[in-house]
Amino acid sequence: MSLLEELKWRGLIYDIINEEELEKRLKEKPITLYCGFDPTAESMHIGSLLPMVTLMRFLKQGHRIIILIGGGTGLIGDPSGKKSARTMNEAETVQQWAEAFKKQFSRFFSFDNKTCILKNNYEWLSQLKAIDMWRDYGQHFSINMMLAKEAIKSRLESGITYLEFSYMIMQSIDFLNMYLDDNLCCEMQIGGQDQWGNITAGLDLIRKTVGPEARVFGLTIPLITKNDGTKFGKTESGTVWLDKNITTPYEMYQFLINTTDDDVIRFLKYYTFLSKEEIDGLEERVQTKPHLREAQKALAREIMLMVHGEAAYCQAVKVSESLFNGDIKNLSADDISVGFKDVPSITTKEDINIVEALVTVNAASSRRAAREFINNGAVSVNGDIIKDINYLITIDKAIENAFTVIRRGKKNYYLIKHKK
Ligand code: 545
Repeated sequence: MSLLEELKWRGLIYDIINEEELEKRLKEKPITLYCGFDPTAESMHIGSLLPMVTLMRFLKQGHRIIILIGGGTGLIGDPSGKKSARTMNEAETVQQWAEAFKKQFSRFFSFDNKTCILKNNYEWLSQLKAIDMWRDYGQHFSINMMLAKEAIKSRLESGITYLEFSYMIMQSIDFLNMYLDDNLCCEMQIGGQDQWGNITAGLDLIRKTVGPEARVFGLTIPLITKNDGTKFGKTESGTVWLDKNITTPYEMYQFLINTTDDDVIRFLKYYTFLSKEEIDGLEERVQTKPHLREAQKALAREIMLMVHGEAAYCQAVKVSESLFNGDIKNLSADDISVGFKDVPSITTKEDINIVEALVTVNAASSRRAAREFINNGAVSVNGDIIKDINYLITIDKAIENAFTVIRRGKKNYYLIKHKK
């Protein structure tokens, strides 16, 4: 399979400019391509990972990639796919987020400045002068063409400012600049399907500036949808971020492992480097042995190793399995703080009676109900069933003198945090 054939098989091509020519060009010699990311939040999310993985596929085939941080464009705000104007972020904030993005990219790529390059468009966009800008670039942009682009057209009724309207010019300047830069010679841009208008605007600008013979390419990848129509990359508690301080590795693992059978093969093709044979095998086992959830496990494993590394992945698996089986005894205090981030909890300095505790954490609606749960053997503390309604929860019985885990029934967990 050629790279393009592989991308097609993986479902990664939504739209492409000049496919035949690109197929030819990729066979000649390594191509340089880029994808841009605007610092619009303190972290990237699991959706931003897809273009990164796509860049890695080119890199692995010997091509050259540029990751462009939109330190300049982030000050403007891309209207693509947005129903209303974004909030304007402070320049200082955008700069901080750009730094945070840089750190995150460095986890996935080793920038050697030869085949893997990191750039920030603030470098050139901040140097633009108004009159030059209108003369050099403005003359090549037809308002009619701009109005016809989806990102603008869809906003004509609700309204769009000149700031946002001019965004595509900035992105086009990036492409042209990196095309003309002798050290970069960037010939191709990729992005999500919402970026089509911006990418084609850049291709037009290059052809108008350099001449129609310029051999440049664009490719968009699909925005991920789920079969049930809900948004990919969201859990009950919100977006799945790549920063472990916002979305813990355990939460990301839970998100991935809960992928439905309907979606999992598509996501394996998008996100992992597993071969066609491996994925075909997993697809068959989703059909024949869905209860084993092998495909979900593979998806979670591949993405977790890429984003959070081996140790965090192993911990997430261990915590998940222990919680599922109720064997709390295996868990360290650290495992517990990971696995129980969102369970109902109380913090106490005092010893506390089990009946009292069940009522306080809302595991039981009354003392009577609590006693009944205990008598029925439905309550366990740190993995041991407790049948004594006078049982006292104390700090010295707590796991590493920090946590007591209460479980009621099969699935309900509560946490007592002990304070010294
Ligand atoms: C800027 C200058 C360029 C080329 C591209 C850009 C950025 C582009 C854009 N891209 C999106 C983005 O979102 C913020 C992500 C961080 C949380 O706005 N104008 O920066 C997304 N992009 C990845 C994909 C995308 C796109 O980073 O292209 O389609 C999402 O999948 O929305 O010269």
